[in-house]
Parts: sequence; C-alpha cells; structure tokens
Amino acid sequence: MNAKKKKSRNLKIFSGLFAVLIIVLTISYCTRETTTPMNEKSLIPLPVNINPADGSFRLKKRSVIYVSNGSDKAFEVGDYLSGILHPATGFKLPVKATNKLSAKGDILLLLTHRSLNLGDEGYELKVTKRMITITANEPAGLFHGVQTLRQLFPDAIEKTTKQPGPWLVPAGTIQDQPAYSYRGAMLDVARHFFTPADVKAFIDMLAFFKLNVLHLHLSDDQGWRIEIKSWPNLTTYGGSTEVGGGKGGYYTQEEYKDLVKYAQERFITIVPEIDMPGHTNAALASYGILNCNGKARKLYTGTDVGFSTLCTSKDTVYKFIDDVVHEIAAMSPGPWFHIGGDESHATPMEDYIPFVNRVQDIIRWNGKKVIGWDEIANAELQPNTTIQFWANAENTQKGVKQGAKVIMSPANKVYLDMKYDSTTTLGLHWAGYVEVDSAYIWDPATLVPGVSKANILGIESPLWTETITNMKDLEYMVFPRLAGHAEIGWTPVSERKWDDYKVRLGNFAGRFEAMGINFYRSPTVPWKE
Ligand code: IFG
Repeated sequence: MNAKKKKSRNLKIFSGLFAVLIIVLTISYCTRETTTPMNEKSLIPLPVNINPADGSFRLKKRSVIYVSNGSDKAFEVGDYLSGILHPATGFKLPVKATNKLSAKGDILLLLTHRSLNLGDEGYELKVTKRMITITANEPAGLFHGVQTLRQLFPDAIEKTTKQPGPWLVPAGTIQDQPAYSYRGAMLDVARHFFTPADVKAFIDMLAFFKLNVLHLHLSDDQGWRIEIKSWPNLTTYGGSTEVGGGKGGYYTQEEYKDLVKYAQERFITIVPEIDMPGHTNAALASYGILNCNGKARKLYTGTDVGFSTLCTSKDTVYKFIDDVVHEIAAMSPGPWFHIGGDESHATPMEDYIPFVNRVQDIIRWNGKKVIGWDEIANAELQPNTTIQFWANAENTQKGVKQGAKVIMSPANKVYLDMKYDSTTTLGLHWAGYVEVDSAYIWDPATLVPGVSKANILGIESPLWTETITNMKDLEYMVFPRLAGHAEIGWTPVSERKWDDYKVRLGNFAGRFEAMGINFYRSPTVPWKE
C-alpha cells in the first residue's frame, strides 16, 4: 500500500476510535452514578448531625475494610460489616489491620482515644468519593455507625441474594450519639415459646435500629423457659406447655449462653426476667414445696393473670430463688436481673413488701442490679434498683422519690401487643389502641409528672405473646412501631417531629420488604411504593 493510502487508512482508524471514545464518554456521563444526597436519605433513628457533601462513594469488589488501632471487638465489627454487605453485593470484603489513619482502602473503622464528645455509643461517619471512615471512642460506636452506613446504601443492600448494584453511598459527614443509654425491647417467651433462631432474628432487628437491650421474660404462669440444673422440673415439666396448650419449650443453658453471645456481638445486653412472686404457676406446678400447702399446682394454659404466688413465708422459696438467680446470673454478663413483681394480686401487700425487700438482697448477692415492674416501688428500694413504668404513675413517682431510675414502658405507647385499631386481629387492647402515630408522638421526659429525663434510664418496648405465636405475627405487631421507639430512645426530642418522621418511615417500605419484615402498613404513614 503506498504512503497516501496508509495515511488515509490511519486517519479512518483514528476518527473511528475517537468516535467510539466520545460515545463511551457520553454514555458514562449520562449514566453517571448518582444517589440521593445524604441529608435526603431516610435514616431511623435520625442522627444528631448530618452534613451532606457532593458526590458519592462506590463500594467495589476490591474494596477493603481496614480496622485501625483496633481491639478484637473493633475487628469483630469489621467482620460483621463484611458479613452484612456480602449477600446483596457478592463482595467478600477482607478485613485488615492498619496503623495508618488514612488507609488507602475504602472503609476504615477507627477507634480513637481522643475524647470525641460522642460518648461510648456515638460515632462519626465520614463519606468521601475515595473512602468511608467510621470513628468512635468505643466498638459499640463503630457498630452503630455501621447501622447508619447500612441505611445509606440502597434498600437492595438488605437482600439475601446478589443484586446488580451499583453500591453508592452519598458523601457527607454524620456525628451522632444516643439521648438515652437504655434502649430496649422485651420478648415474652413464656406465654408462647420462641426458638433460639427466632430470638436471634429478633436481635438482628433490634441491632438494625441501634437498640442495645433485649429483656427476656423467661417465666410466667404458662411456662418456665430457662434450664435450671438444680431445679430440673422447672423446664422438663414447667416448660412443657404454653398458652393454648401447645408444646412450649425452653432454652438449655448452652442455648441461652449462645443467645447472650449473639446479642453481645451486636452490643445488645440481655436482661433476664424471672417474674415473682406472682406469674409463677409454671414453677408452682413443677415443685409442690414452692406452694404454702406443699401441693404442686396444675399446669396452666389460659391467659388470666394475678392468681399465683410463691409462698413468701417459706425459707425454701428464698433458697429456690437464690439457686435460680445464681445459675442465670452466671450466664448473664449484663448488669441487671429483672425480678418482675407485677400483678401479685394473690400476695397480700404485707407479704409482698418483705418478699421484694429480701429478693433485692439475693440479686445483689449474685452481683446484679434489680429491675422490677413499677409495683416494686411499694417496697424499700435499694440504691441500684430500677423500676419499669408500665401502668401505674403513682408507683413510678414513689420509686423516683426513693431515688430509683425509671425505664419507661407506658403500655398505651410502647406495649407492642396492643392492637393498632379495632380491626387488628392479633394482640390485646386493655391499654387502648396504639396506632403508629400515637406510638411515636410522646416524650418520655414529660409523660409522668415528677419523672424527668434525669430520672429516666431509657425506654423499652415489651411484646407480650398471649396472642403471638410466630415470627410473622411478631413482625406485624412490632414493626413499624419499634422503629419509632428506637428513635425516641436515640434522637433528641427537639429533633423529633411526626411530620418528618412519617415521611422517613414511609420511605422504609422498600427496606422492610428487602429485609423480609412483615410490617403493618399503617394508614397514618405515607408508604412509598
Ligand atoms: N400485663 C402483664 C403482662 C401481660 C400484659 C399483656 C405487665 C407488667 C398485661 N404485666 O404488663 O404479663 O399479660 O398486655
């Protein structure tokens, strides 16, 4: 080919390549990855400070999770993050130690011993186009920062099967920390038994909303659910049924310890409750000696309350309680033991008060701090005893006058077994109907006269299971109300507005669906389809 022809051929190739380049650039510009700005993403609980920036970060297959100055627990948070990102992205992100503050990798978890004024549970989350950095004083803060990061990814991140992506996170900085230190839910596994797998699924839901306490109601009239090696009949007999006469069940000590570990890995403290002196028919049926007449009661599968009592005059009963508390306390690293104390209608007050006084000693001797339902305020409360307000403001005020801290669980706001409205088939309604808006529009610090923020340890949402037998029903009653309770426990009341929250909650429809949560589509919420 002569030189002229070569030149015109090369010119054609060049102009062809140039055209291709223009097309590629145009396509990539048009499909430039964009995401909702950080301050327009729906986050629950609402963080204290959100400062959006331009652009977004893109998680890639080669991304790395770095842990700097990390303790083992910080590393565990890295593993947890890698684990929750894997199913939907298909990326198996390695978790590596680094001693460089600006690791080249894409996600850096940084424990800082500077006194960031973020407390033990707060965090700073910084997203740039190049990398994500979560900084905290403690591993719990890193964990909570991970929950917020999770919510900044598209809803599809929650799917358990590989999704197309792209995995974009809007740039910006969040500084955040909780208003209350005790943010919990209670699961009644006595009326109806829930398997360890169910309880772990529930723990995962609590962690997603930055709750940090799971109160397990382990015994009641209908069932005893925790193995006590020194009193084996409690479970072999007392755990053999439930409301409605089903087969019941119980946690072996190994299963219970495994639940405690699972919760601990998610910075959730288990609070074990043995309800007494009332709500004890399962124990009274298991051992005759716990009854004043020495005769074992029959197992009970109904839903009445207030008909049972331990024999408060027998020393054997206090030996029983010490054995039970000792074995459970040894498996429960958290600081609290819940003694119940509610609805002891079969225990005369002159017997109830010395009983509660004596049981507080037993709990203290076993190294734990007492929590009890608000009725225990009629006894002489010891300095570290906390009362859980559920129905009686007068009891609660009595408790505060004795110097007790309060966990706020007003039945007409946070009882998750309360029907939403008269059409709700599940649940009860003795405390009234509790729609999603009513569950959110209240302030724990002003609800009960004489009980202010300084007296309040936090908030807890109990799910009583007289009418709840499975996870789908549990999810329907718990969500979306628990999301609002989590925000009440975390976000300053000055930042909480129903008109803002309901929009954010409405935008969670896709995420709840991606998580497979059977949530109630309340008519009070503008659900985004
Ligand atoms: N009150 C009883 C629970 C349960 C509940 C159902 C407390 C502290 C009604 N005690 O709430 O055992 O039956 O809504």
